[in-house]
Amino acid sequence: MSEQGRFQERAVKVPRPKRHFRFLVAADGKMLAMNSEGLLELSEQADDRVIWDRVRGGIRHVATGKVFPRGANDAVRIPNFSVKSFRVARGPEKLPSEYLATLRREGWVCLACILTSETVDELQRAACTDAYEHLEFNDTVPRISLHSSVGKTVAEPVSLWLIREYMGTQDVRVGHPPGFAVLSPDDGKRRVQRWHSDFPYNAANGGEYKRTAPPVAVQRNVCISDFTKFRGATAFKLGSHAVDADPPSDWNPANNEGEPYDREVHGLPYTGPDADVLEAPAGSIILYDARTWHRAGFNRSNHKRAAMLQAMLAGRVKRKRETSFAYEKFLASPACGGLNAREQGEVRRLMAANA
Ligand SMILES: O=C(O)CCC(=O)C(=O)O
Repeated sequence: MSEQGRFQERAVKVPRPKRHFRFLVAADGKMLAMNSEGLLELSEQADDRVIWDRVRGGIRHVATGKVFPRGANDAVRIPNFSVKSFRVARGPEKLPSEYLATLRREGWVCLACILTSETVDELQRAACTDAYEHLEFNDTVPRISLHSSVGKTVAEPVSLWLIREYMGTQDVRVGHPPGFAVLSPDDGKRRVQRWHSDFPYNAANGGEYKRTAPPVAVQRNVCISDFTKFRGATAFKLGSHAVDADPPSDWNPANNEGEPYDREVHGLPYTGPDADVLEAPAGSIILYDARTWHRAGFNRSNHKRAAMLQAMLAGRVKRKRETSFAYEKFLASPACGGLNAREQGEVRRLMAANA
């Protein structure tokens, strides 16, 4: 294929949000929720009940319209409630229920810039990308022990609520220790990824999980760097989760299952206009049904591109790789102390052996 005919995938751009909703977060990390009757409670679940909006002089509960006063330094006073002080924290751009409707309809959704800029900066430092490309990567500890930002991202509450709702179970675990996928600038020769569906919907898994059955896995890809087509953003065939088939064989001319693709020998995987590349700013989380055909992009920039990848599995699916060793290391690391009680609880539920 000539260079001209390559990289014709459709770019689907997820814009940077103009504004975000807010969470009101207690010291233990639980969020202030209001139900449809106006009753307040603390919640670990980031559904619509925990979504607030900053309004002039106050904070408004989006679903009910109830407003509480907001004083200097964002101090929010909630009368007659057990917890007196809340931190006003960045929330999602859209209501969780809106994201869920999209995920159910399309098989994917992007939570644009859901992570704070501080978290993104620390993730970039941990991955040694973006402003930290000059640093040497610490390969001696599990990624989740590198910095508290990794565990905070694992415990990001809106994506967890969406994953649990989509699969219809509270019992969700991560299928391997959270890892970084750092794509170096492409040299035109290196082995590149073939089109595939994610665990457990791959032939290597023996076809145990049928594509036609209700979903048992959602992939959570965190954009640590800005994701652009030029810089190697992931390519997808959006909607392919609903197709009872593996990627077409001519999208992977030598479909040597389990092996990365060697372009020297086989040529390139499909880069034509029937594929889609999701472009999203750093700090965004892309959720997609693990049946969706996809592959890593080609990084044609001069800079590395980092993502954090997590296969989120319904609890009845056996993990791809054991996570308890990484979890024990995390517990003993300073990174653990940077998480609040809610975040620590989520990491335990997702990663501990007997959780
Ligand atoms: O690195 C990427 O862009 C995505 C890789 C991925 O999702 C995978 O390997 O399954």
